[in-house]
Formats: sequence, C-alpha cells, structure tokens
Amino acid sequence: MNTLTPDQLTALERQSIELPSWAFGNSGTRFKVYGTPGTPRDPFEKIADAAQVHKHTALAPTVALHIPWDMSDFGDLRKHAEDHGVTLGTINSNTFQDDDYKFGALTHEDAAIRQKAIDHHFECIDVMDATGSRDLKIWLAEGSNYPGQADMRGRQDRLNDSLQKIYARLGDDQRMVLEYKFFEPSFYHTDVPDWGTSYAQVASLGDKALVCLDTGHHAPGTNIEFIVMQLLRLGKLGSFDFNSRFYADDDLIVGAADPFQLFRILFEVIRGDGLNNPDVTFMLDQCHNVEDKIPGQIRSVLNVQEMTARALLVDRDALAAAQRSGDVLAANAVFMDAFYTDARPALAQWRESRGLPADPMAAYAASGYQQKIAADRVGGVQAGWGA
Ligand code: LRH
Ligand code: MN
Ligand code: MN
Repeated sequence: MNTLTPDQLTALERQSIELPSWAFGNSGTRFKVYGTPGTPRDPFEKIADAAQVHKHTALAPTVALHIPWDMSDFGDLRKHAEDHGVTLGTINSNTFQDDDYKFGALTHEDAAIRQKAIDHHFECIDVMDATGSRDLKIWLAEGSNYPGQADMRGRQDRLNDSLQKIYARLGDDQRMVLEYKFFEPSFYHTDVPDWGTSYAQVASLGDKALVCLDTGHHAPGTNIEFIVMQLLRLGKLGSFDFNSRFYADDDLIVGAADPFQLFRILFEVIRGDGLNNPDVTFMLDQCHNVEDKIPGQIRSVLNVQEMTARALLVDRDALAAAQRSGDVLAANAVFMDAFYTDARPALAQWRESRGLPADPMAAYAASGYQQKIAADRVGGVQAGWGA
C-alpha cells in the first residue's frame, strides 16, 4: 500500500506550494521578537532564502510578497527571483498598520479613508503588473470590539462598494482572493469573519474574485474540510494559506498541530479536483518565531507533500463502495488505512530518483548555507508581523 503508483507520483511531481516572504523575517509575539542570525535584511535576501527551499525540495517555485513590507524595485526583484530559479507570486495588501485605519479601511465611515485604502489596493495591482503576479490577496483587520460600537450592516455595504472598485481595476488575467478570519485584531465582530461572508462578497463581484481559506482562521472544532469541499463545489476556492493552530492564529508549521486535519483537508482537495488545479493556489502563511526559518519552511512543504501522498493513497473505489452500502466501519477503515500509511520512505526514494536529496532537511543542514548567511548578514529585519 505504501508504494505510490505512477499516476500518484505524477500528481506529486506537479505539486507546488507558494512561500510567504514574511516567513523569512524575524517574527514573534506581542511579548518578544527574537532575532535569528542570518535573517534577511531586504526582500532580495528573503527571495534568496526562499529559493533554498525550492532547491532542496522542488516544491516551492513561487514567493508571495506583502506590500508595503516588500517595497522594492519590482523589475529588479522579479529578475533576481528568476535568477534564483523562482518567480514572484501572490501580492498581499496591508491595511492594518496605519493609524488612519483604526476604525476601518475599506469599511470606514469616512469616504476619504476608504479611498486611501482603495488606492493602496490599486498600488498593489500596479505591483502585480510589474511582478507578473496573478493574485491580489486581501485580508482585512476590520471590525469592532464592543456591541453597538459599529453599524455592522453599513460596513458590509461599504465593503462591497470598495471591493467593486478594486475588482474593476483587475486585469483580464488577474484575480482577487478575499481571506476571512473570525477574530483578531477585532474581538467582537470582524467584517469578513467566515467563508460565507467572503463568498457572499466575492460572488457579487464576478468570476475573478474568490475566497482564500487560511487554515488558522477558524474557531476550534470547525470542520475545515467541509468548507474546502463546499468552496470547491461552488468553484470559489481561490487559495489556501496553510499553517497550524493550537489556540488562536498561531501561524505554526502546517501539519504540526493536527496532521489528521491536514490529511482530511487534502483528501477533500483531491476529491474536489483542487490538487494541482491552477485555480487553487497552495500557499503557506506562517512565522518561525523560535526555529530557523529556512528549515522551518522546508519542513512545512514536506509536511504538505507527505500528507498529500497519504491522501492520494485513499482507495476511493473501495471507499465509495463502502459508503454506498452503508458500511460505516469499512468506509472509515479505508480512510484510516491511508492516513496511517507512512509515505516517507517511498517519497525519499522517489526524490533521489529525480536528482533531489532523499532527506531535504539533512541536505540543507549539510549545505553550509545557514552558517554562511549567519556570518554574512547582520541586523536582519522583522517580518512586519507579530511584533
Ligand atoms: C492575517 C494573515 C493574513 C495576513 C498575514 C500576515 O492573520 O493570515 O494573511 O496577510 O496574516
Ligand atoms: Mn493568512
Ligand atoms: Mn492569520
């Protein structure tokens, strides 16, 4: 059972997972940001580090940027990325670090502040034109802390109006993905708290607007794979932000907290034809507060690959037969057999057959890159998030 078929290996070979540039910067909690020796000092060094992940795994050919954290000459950055064997991916907007947005950005009562936030998104679309990126990802920190503080209905209407304006600026081959999050930094209400709200907003815009599902943005106990199934069924799942959570929006390594949940999500992705589907971007959205960042990202993409392999191993014919006949325990056994199958030895062998290191973590550790950047770089930057 743990030998992967040629079809399964082809699916795995085509898999790609976008890395977030901010994963390579220093990050932490509101209590402390620890510096890590060798941390990038600019977006160019972040890209060079991301390229190491791709070099050792062949899994991460694109890097997402955050504006304004990664402001640079984007023509130069694009060339730099290509010279390092990667390309620039999703552009993330940021309306959560400006005093003007204390009471909202795209939802603000004041038309001038709304326009400022819309203009920021226009600027992000200009960046996409320069980088060749397809997707604009919008996550909004907007909401309220106290009942009665805000007119939730009015904010929803203004949000729709602002999004219409941003949508109208997208090029023919560009898309917008709207990310939801049920709390934080607002604690009473969030303007885009759940997939239903994101779906309602993007459905009213058109085909180029889709939902982004961040696995860390749900209440404990939420059946995330059901949401994956539903969004794929509706043709509205644009992208994933993968990470793990134990308690809040922890942004820990994907598959670390609950590998079985990751398996269940990937099974629904495969079931819904979302694997290696160009319309469904796989991205990481993580921070590495105490571990080294490059191996943290290598571990993460390998976790996704290993769990994808296990999800591909589900015998779907046997599962369907058991489901049809109402054999509850047989159906569950088919599912669990695949989950409990360790695909790592087969994947190691397969990597070697493709000229990749059997153990990318060990290969990176032996490469000397970490020591080199620690010696060369002094004063690396904070990720911009989590301080
Ligand atoms: C918000 C979020 C969003 C941001 C990123 C830094 O919690 O998940 O995707 O852009 O973190
Ligand atoms: Mn996210
Ligand atoms: Mn988040």
